[in-house]
Amino acid sequence: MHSGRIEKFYYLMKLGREFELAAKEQYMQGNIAGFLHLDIGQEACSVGAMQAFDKGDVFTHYREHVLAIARGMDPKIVMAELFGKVTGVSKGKGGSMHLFDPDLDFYGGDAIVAGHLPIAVGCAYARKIQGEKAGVFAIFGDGASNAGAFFESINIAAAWKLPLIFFCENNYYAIGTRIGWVSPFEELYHKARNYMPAKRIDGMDVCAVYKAVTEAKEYIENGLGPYFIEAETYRYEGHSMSDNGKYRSEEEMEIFKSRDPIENLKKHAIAEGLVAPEYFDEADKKVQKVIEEAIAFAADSPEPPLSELYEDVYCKECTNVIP
Ligand SMILES: Cc1ncc(C[n+]2csc(CCOP(=O)(O)OP(=O)(O)O)c2C)c(N)n1
Ligand SMILES: [Mg+2]
Repeated sequence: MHSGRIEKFYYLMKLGREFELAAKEQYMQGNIAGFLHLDIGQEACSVGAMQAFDKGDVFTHYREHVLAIARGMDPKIVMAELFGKVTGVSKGKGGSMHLFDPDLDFYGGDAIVAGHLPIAVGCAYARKIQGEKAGVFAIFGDGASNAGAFFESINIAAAWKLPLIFFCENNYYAIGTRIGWVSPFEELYHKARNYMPAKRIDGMDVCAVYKAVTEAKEYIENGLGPYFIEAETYRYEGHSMSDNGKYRSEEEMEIFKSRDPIENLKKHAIAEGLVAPEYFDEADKKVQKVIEEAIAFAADSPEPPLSELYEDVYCKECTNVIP
């Protein structure tokens, strides 16, 4: 892995981590309302995947801020969206769970567990019949892998050889439910391996994620059908701001924290002489500045006007879909 790429991984993961910490603080101050699902601990998945999957459509569940930023969404418009401001990426009407930007092919944020998977399948089908090279990436949690929509999606994607990467973030918990209580096994790639190539990777290692998604992307772009990646990861926070996560033991938490994706990348890069130690201080300072600017931008932006209430309810351009 060359040093420029490692620097980028570090910068984006650190930006994601600090963004989430800032969002948590803003939530506690009452500046963000509604649901807020933090990605702290899982940054390697979002960053490694989006750096590898640089072309094609992205579908995601609600734990999505870092994914959106890693895709190239400006942290300012992400923070403004969390604040419910008109300058937010979804004009302040989506909030944390609905970061949607067609210019980035980012069809983000589905609040229904596994609800976005059939939509990703439909999009992959469209890509295939339109003869486009780039495919589709869909990210979801371990809990989603128990849903009917998940099994229907892997089935039809495999039967029709659709260009779709299924990326499962196995953080072992669906809110407070341990995956092993509701699944016959905790290694979830077994669920897909009769349908498509399926592998389990270290989701705390950004380089491993990048490598796996790069391989998967090449596979789907060659018209060979879908590909399944299970990334083992862990969220340090509760499921959302209304959950303290206390159903998990301190020991378990410590094991995963010792595998922290950001600290370990930095340690490894310095030890191997890949990146100069000074880079990290500079990157941290730059991140702080970006976050401060994002908060100021969100705080200073106006709320959507009342006239926006009935806008964007139906898609005006879509009337030609029904003959
Ligand atoms: C169909 C459906 N059932 C239940 C819920 C409530 N719910 C929201 S998030 C969640 C847990 C999902 O966990 P997982 O798929 O592992 O993703 P994670 O939150 O760990 O990233 C549940 C049960 C929902 N939103 N949609
Ligand atoms: Mg989970």
